[in-house]
Amino acid sequence: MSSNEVSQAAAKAAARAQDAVDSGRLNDAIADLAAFGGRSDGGVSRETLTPLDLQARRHLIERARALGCSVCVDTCGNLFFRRAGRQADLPPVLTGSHIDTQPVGGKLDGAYGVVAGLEVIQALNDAGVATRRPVEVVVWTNEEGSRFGPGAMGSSAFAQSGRLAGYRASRDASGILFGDALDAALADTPDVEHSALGHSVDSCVELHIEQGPVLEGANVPLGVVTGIQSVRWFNVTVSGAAAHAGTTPMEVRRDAMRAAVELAGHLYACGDAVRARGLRMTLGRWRVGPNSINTIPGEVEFTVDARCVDEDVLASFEAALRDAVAGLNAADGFAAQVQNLFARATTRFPADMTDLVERGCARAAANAGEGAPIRVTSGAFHDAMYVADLCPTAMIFVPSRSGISHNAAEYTEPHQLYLGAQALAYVVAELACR
Ligand code: HGY
Ligand code: MN
Ligand code: MN
Repeated sequence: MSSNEVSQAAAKAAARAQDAVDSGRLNDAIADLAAFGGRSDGGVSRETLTPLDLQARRHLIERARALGCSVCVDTCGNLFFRRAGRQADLPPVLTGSHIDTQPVGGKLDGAYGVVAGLEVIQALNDAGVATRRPVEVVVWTNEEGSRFGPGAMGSSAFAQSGRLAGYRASRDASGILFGDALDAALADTPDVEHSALGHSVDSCVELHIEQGPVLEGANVPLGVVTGIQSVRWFNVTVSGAAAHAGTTPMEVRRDAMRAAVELAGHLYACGDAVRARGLRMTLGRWRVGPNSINTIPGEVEFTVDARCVDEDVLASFEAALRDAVAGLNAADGFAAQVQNLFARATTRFPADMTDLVERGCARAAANAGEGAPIRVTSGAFHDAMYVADLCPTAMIFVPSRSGISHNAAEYTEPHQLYLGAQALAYVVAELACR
């Protein structure tokens, strides 16, 4: 076939796959997965490599096998569900996301992309589409980074296998090593083929909820993601002297909490000064030692999550943070340190991939009589940011109600979830049939 004939055939297969997506089946499968760690407030608590996460992985392995997929797991616990292509030796088209959640998360963050990936497999089967390339749905390990830091461990190790050694030494709040939790997860899949990190992939497209207010504000159901903003995580430790809350005069205290709170206030002021340039800063996790009501804190730790589309703004914020910490060290009786936990520069997806995503979204939206897709930058990071180092990569967004995520109230209309899966089916089928 000529290249023109190939692309016409690929576009036809893409349309057939898109039209074979089933809304009821998709939304039922989302609910089934959400049961693993489901909460009475409607949210999901399923942190990475916990027993609930392993049960959810097992559930997905069974579902993938029932769809005729082969399954393998790599040395970072990333699961791959593969649908064969006509040419088995070709690198696969990759889709999927993560299923680990925040300590209190929603049903959709990550999970939606994995479940929709399996729905695409089902749609390809139902439509009788024999793709040229294999199609793989991936479940990335530890995207959230809330139990073990940093985030996106599975995808970043897949992109650069040397990262895994350092990740294995990461500990959670109770002192458990990521390496031990990972080994337990791998031992839980004796029936799954184990593979090395980082097999080659042809291209990748990740479907995800927006987790912000833009699509809802524009009143459109689909977003073509052009890129992902930069992110930097830090851990700040402030040390003073623990002492008795009742007997210690205020003027002689070396109160680590007061110093940390003043430092935090300074960081908020630095953030506010560049808010118009898009800086977003969060001091999300605090640890106080000895954490007693009647002991003056001797040591306080807090995390900083800083993000911006403008790398220069992020760099100047980091410089201000480091200056403030140095100032504390110069203060009598205090010590402070700042540790980098995670840093990822801005990701931009290639035009040919975003154009393909736009075609897939536009067809789904038009068939549903909905508004055309718009282009958006992602405020959240995603595994796609690391896969983009390896192959042509893109993302598709659906709206989040009131822009809420990382919260039990996370919600997207079932019809919008359906349109997102339709768009994904189109893009995956087209890439796999080229
Ligand atoms: O933090 C993030 O951006 C992602 O949702 N884990
Ligand atoms: Mn996510
Ligand atoms: Mn998340």
